[in-house]
Amino acid sequence: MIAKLNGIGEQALKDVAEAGSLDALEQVRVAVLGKKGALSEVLKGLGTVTAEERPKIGAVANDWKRKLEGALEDRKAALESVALEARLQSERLDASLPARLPHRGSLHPVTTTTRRIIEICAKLGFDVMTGPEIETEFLNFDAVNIPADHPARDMQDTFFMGPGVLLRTHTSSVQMRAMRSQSWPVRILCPGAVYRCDSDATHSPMFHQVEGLWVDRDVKMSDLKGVLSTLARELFGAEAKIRLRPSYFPFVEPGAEVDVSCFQCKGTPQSGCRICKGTGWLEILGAGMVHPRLLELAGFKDAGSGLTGFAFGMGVERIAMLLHQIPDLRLMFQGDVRFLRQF
Ligand code: FA5
Repeated sequence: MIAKLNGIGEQALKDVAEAGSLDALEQVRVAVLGKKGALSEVLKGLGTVTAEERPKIGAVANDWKRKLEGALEDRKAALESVALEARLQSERLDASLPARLPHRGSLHPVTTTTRRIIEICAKLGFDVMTGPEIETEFLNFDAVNIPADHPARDMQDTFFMGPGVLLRTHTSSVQMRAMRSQSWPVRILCPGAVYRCDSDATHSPMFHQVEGLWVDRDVKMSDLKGVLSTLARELFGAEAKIRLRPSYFPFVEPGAEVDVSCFQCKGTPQSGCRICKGTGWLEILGAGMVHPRLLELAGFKDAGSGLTGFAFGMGVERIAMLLHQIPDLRLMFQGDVRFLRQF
């Protein structure tokens, strides 16, 4: 019986050493040490041996059991470490590969253009002032010399919110707020959204304007021209020129539409220029000398004679379109990331 046990033990040791996987090792364990394993089967015959031999056989069986358990444990650890190594190899990460970065958001062209205008005008001494988008009919129209029966009211198709309340149609609505909230001199810049019932490739129902207002003693048309020339050069490049064409806005007198020389053909009219359509000029804003009636309404009588001012108002989207050669203004409000990612 002892010889049989030794035979089983030695064979089992070999099988353990040769087991190539954890599954195979488990099979070896069950086959030798399991309830119905080879060792148990032999020990079932213990009843047939003498009382003297029984403890000797038991000791040999226990010895093999311990040996085999130790060998199984060692082999298991070895196989596990091989499996772990294989897994580490197959899941190896190359930490030196460049990372795939998430797309970073960027500022909208309307924001960057507005900020640029503010930055340039700040150097010329303009402070930023804002006003509400929901405005009184009085401040949007009457206070800037557009009374109820004035034909100019039709120039800006208006969204009314209720009697006497509307969505402001221009940032000129902030002019009277500024003049009434502070004493002269006034030198402010008012950026913000405005609304008109208007929609095509160059008109949007909601768009942005920046209004400039400078009221002081002896402010002249030449000062207006100087400020706007600087603004144009800073926005469109050192060679940019401006020209003023007579125009009408009820809140200024005289009034002008201001054009900037086309940055594409440098103000030399070329029939093929798609930007300025061959004229050499691009319209960017309205401007003029503040109408004396507005200064009166503002209560600036104490200034005595010589108090004058100028104002200008520009469409931010139009300027952004020119700066970035955007063909359709509506693209700016469609939220299409393919468009927005370009900025
Ligand atoms: C005005 O709104 C005057 N308040 C500007 C002004 C201020 C003149 C101070 C004199 C003194 P106008 O309606 O032309 O003017 O609009 C000014 C600019 O806004 C236009 O030159 C254009 O660039 C832009 N604009 C007008 N309507 C739209 C629209 N629907 N969509 C996008 N931009 C527009």
